Amino acid sequence: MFDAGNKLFHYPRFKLKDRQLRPSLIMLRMLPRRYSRRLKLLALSGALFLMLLLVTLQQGGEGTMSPVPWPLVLPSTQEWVKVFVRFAAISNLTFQIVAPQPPSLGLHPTTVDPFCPSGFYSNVELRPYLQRPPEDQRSQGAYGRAFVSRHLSPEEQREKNKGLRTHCFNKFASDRISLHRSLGNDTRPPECVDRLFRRCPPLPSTSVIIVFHNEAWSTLLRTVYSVLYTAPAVMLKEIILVDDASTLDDLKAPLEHHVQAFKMVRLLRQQERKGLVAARLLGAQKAHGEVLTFLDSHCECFHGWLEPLLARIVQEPTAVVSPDIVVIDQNSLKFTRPVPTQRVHSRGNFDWSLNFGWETITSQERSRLKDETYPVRTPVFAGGLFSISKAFFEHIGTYDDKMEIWGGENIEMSFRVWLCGGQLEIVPCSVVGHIFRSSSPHSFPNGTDVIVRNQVRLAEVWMDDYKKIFYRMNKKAAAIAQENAYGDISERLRLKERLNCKNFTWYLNHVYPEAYVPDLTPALFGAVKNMGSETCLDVGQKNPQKPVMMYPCHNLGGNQYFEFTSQQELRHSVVCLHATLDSEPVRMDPCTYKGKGTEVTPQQEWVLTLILPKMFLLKNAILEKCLTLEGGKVVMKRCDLAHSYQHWTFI
Ligand SMILES: [Mn+2]
Repeated sequence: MFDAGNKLFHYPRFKLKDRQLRPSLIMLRMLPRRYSRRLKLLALSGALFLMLLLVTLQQGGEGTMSPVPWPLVLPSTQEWVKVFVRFAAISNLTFQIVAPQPPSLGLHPTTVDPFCPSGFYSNVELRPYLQRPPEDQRSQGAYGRAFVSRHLSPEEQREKNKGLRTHCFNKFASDRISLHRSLGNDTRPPECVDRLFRRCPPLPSTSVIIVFHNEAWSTLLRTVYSVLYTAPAVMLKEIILVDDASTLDDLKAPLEHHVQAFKMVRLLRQQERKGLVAARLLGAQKAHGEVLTFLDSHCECFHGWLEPLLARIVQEPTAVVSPDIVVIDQNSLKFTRPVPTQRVHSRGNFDWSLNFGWETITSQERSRLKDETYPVRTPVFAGGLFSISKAFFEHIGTYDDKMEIWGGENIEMSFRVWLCGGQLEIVPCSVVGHIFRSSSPHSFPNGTDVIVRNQVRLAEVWMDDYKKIFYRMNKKAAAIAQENAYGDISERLRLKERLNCKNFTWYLNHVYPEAYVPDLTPALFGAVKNMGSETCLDVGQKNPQKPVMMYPCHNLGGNQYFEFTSQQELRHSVVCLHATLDSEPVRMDPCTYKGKGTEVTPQQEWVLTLILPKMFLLKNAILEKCLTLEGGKVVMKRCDLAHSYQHWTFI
């Protein structure tokens, strides 16, 4: 009598409507022909009753499901389970009608749920989508090793130079390393290597989205193969390549032909160069996975990188998780393999020019991590490589789609995720390599002002009054803000309100309490001009413990921006003017004052003596000497009121 019900399990997947009808049809067929029309009528009304009951149960069933905390996405297989469970219940009810009850899950400990098995995924279950072909260990770059340079012919040298010029990394080397190279043994800490992942709830499926613009063929394809060789087939829904209007010939038809071999890989094109944000949004929109995993187009994934990211999202659906990003050397393509005993972690931060940077995690954060399987919280993320639940990505407002080309979108998303109910984390057990280039090979169609414009958008939406600190440091940004030339942000402000996001003070107090927050209204700030030379103090490229330099005043803020703080420092972001002895040049050193509980070192403490309106001697408190420009160098000398090369003004 349970045949009809049991058969359901053997049917191929058919539409829901069919499934609802099927039991009653089967029962009709089971009636011997000799029975009268009356019986058929009875059976029919019985069937009708059953269908009604089914509808009632299905409606009631929604309410009796244990509430799933939003935004945990249920895999589609689980939806099937629910349908089957309901059918089984109805088969029973046909013969013994009792009050409908919620499914008694867990009442019989001996029952094994085939759709949510206990235990952990086996290695076989986590098999990657493709098996990496055996590697010739003598080949260039094998096992993630460096490309070994030998003497190059003039022609090879030309090719190498061209690669460096157009791609800003050693394409010549990359082209000579296998697209399929392995990265050697799994050298992650043992707790990462040995970690098991529960089968239930299952790890979600993910779409890997890779945006590229004129990426070198070999790095792009190595990224794709690297995913295919490492991502478990059961979780890898697809790889979506989004071409942001590349112009290189091999990225056109040849790329299409190459990836056609893999049903797994889809190639989307943006006809017009719109930038990273638009391309990622296109990829996300077309993605079918429950989780979106974004990668850059010059990455290589290490053993077991994907599972810990997905597992963390199962555990905490509002977590936006990045792998530990390691360096693939831009010259030798050497992959920096993790070291099993290494326990130093970096996290992302920002300065008040809204530049992204790395710092070592605080001891407090370190003590939170029992071992490497724990996620590291990060105030800001680099934004190139990360996984996020697709539902949460949409809930939290995807990206600011009015940001152009590139720049600032990672800081925007960082602030938004933290302020609106999510969290940003780095998962140490997940290791992905990335080619960090020292300069960008890409053109900015409308100049680099788009970055500043993007930054102004994020400052206007998320930073409240703190945006003024940024504007003080970046005059271009101040002008864009002043002229309202940053586009319409009303949609983003509505999002902020709808999600009930917290304010920026909360972010600074709770997410990044270690941040140095400049005075909102410092007494003196701007460029520091020497009256003798009429040039300005300049910190140069960010490189602490470097002599401070003198450059023509450019009036843009940036590297010439200084603040005289309430602690009497002459500060540029996190570096301070640091007085030195004798004829040693005065340098920029990391500021010793970092908020409560820290002190200004006397060498960073300055006394300003007004000598004329707006004109000062800058005297160091401990050395009792004055900042002097001498022979093109900034040094400390005996103070002399009449010495114009000791006269400074803020402009
Ligand atoms: Mn990159």
